[in-house]
Amino acid sequence: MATPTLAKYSLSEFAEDVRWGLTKDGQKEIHSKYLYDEVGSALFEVITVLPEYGLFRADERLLRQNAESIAASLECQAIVVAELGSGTGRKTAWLLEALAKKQPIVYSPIEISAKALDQCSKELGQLHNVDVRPLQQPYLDGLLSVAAARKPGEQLLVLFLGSTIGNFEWRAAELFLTEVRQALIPGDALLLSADLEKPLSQLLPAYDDPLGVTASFDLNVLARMNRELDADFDLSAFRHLARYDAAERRIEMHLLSTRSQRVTIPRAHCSVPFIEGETIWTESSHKFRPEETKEMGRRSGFRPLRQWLDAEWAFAQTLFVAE
Ligand code: AVJ
Repeated sequence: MATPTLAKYSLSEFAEDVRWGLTKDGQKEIHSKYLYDEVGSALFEVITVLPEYGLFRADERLLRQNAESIAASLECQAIVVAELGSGTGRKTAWLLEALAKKQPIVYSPIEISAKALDQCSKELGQLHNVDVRPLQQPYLDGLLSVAAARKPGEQLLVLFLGSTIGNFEWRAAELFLTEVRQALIPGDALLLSADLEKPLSQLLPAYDDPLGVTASFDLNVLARMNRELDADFDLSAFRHLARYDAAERRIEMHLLSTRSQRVTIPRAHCSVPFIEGETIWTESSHKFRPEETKEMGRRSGFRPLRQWLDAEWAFAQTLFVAE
């Protein structure tokens, strides 16, 4: 197994982003990628098995049920699979097994969490006919390295699962898919997962579970700033908030300051005042309509080949081919 290429998320970059996000005018924010340090990634693994978080299981069910159809749609002699944000790759095994039945494949998980990437490489590296080449890089950097290493005749299949596309603003999502498309050549493929609109009674508990795992996942970013940036956040003075913005069609996660307070973050060279009720916005999770995901792909240079919907949890997987 190859050693992963080094992380691009240096401490100073984290410090700079924190400083920018917490000292700018208006809504304070921290990018959701910072939720996934070692503790955050472990908590996210727990989220995936919570009964309220149906999203992960829907994705896994669709992969399991449609692995053979997806494999049958790709008609090349050699296949390289690049997964953007693989996590531990638990649900991806189904698809890799189906693909590797026909021929040996290369699998490149692209993931910023070193722990998750390590586990992913170990587990999926045991599959027959699968050569794992992990990349600890941001999505597009990783994808460009995979594309640069491709040999003539190899077809690239990009996996963007888990509805991570939902973390982008609407316009940014399309821009991102366009950038993915630019790293590809005609005939390459993209499998895109998207969580769909559903009743709030189902959606809200998925992002605010009664056990408090999602709250811990969210609050961990404050603990991470304490650990890595010497900050003095009092975690008991913040609480997790999940709300739905109907106009933007997204769940927003925030950390709400329950009192007025000032927090010092020495390694980000700042001190940040909070008024009571003020929030730090930590994540958005947009919810799609099935046709919308196809449209987004089309506008980004892909042709939708097939779309599958889960029977239990409103969720879509769409297979595209690069035009
Ligand atoms: C992994 C980004 C798809 O938005 O549903 C889960 C992350 N946040 N619970 C999502 C998450 C809170 C998840 N994604």
